[in-house]
Amino acid sequence: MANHPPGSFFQHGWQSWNVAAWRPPRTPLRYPVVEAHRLQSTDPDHLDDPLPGGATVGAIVLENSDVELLGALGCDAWVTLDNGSLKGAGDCEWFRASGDEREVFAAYSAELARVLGARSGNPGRVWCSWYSFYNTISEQALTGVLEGMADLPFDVVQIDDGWQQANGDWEANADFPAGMDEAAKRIRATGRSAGLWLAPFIVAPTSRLFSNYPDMVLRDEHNEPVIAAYNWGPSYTLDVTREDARDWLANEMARVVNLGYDYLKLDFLYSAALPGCYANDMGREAAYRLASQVMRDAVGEDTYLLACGAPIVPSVGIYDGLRVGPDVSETWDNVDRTQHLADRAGPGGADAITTTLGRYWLKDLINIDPDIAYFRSRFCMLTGTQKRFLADLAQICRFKANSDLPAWLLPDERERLKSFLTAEPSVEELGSYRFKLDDRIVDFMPIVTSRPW
Ligand code: 9PG
Repeated sequence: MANHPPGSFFQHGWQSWNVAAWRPPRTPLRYPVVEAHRLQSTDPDHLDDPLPGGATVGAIVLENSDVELLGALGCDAWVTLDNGSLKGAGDCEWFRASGDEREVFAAYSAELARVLGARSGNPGRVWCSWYSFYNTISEQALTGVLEGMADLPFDVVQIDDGWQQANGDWEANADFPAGMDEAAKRIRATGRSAGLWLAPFIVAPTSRLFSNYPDMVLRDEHNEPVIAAYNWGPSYTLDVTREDARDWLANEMARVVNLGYDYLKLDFLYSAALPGCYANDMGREAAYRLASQVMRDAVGEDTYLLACGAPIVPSVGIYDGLRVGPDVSETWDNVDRTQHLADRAGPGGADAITTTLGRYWLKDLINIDPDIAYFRSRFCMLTGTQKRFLADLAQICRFKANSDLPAWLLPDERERLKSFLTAEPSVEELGSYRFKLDDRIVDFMPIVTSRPW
């Protein structure tokens, strides 16, 4: 049985931030108009496809309300909905099944575990610097957070984007004058693990990496560097099919682990699988998976690797955790962006929840990261109910993270954060988007069905 009308299509976006959700029948696909948004909406090779489609897996609701699923058991595969039937493109083994929605997704997940491997293990409770400091994180700010945290039971303190000299030059900038090894030491002195953000494949045009090794970046057919992201200004990406690029990656990963970090949030990972003229043709996702394995081998089994902005199925078996939705934010829904600019990969609570639940079936393969929960009212426009939905989702995913500056929290907000971190509620899945948390029913259906198509 499915909760969606016959003809509905489960569209599985390419990387973490891309929509993964059931689409009502016969709604036309909409992709963003702004180039920077288009680049991060799905696999760029499929933006102009005439048919609805998704990365690796797709599903439809049949007339009898059964769900039919078609999923690849490998990399570089795409599923389209063609005249009511699912068609797979990709040179790998395929899995096809129909029946109860949760059962067919569980059966597919079990097959993926067999072929790609599954990882378990939990990162513990994470404090992440992004959703309060954004790129203004500094040594001084970090010290303030560690002091303010006191007895809040966080297991990991993770420094996000803003510490590096440039993407590619993974050294402390002037905001961390004592260096990243010292920052790790200060975190560890509080009894917590140190975490660090990197975008390992991204190469800033201004970086020493690019001036020293211009040949390591991915190029297009005019031999121009492929643009992989726009948010720091146009940025390039490594051609990970080159051995020298992979050697460089292995070296950098081993180096940051030696600085004292054992939780790495590796971001903008889709950039290793963008269309371009690769040195070696092996399939873009296969190249991503190879580079990911090289990083895993370099850091060892004990380093927690969280993949973000990452192709989904190709990350399974290598990373410990995977962001499965777009960023949350201090707003629930940025309507200008989601509706008027048709960008569903940007930050916002409602889309983060929707897509995370669309990927809940991955939970036995990898830790699914729904992004952080908010407890502050300062600098936050979410209502109490919206904040509670995010906190409940974190419990359901068993991935608890927060970014609030302790100094911003009112006494009752700090208490709520503390009980969120301490609680370990039982979780029962009652149906799609409906859960029982201890004795309380949490129903996300109204959120999911309110999203615009
Ligand atoms: C750091 C952030 C955080 C966040 C990640 C990721 O294109 N963009 O403008 C864009 C900006 C930020 C972003 C994704 C895209 O978020 O998901 O948690 O680590 O990077 O820069």
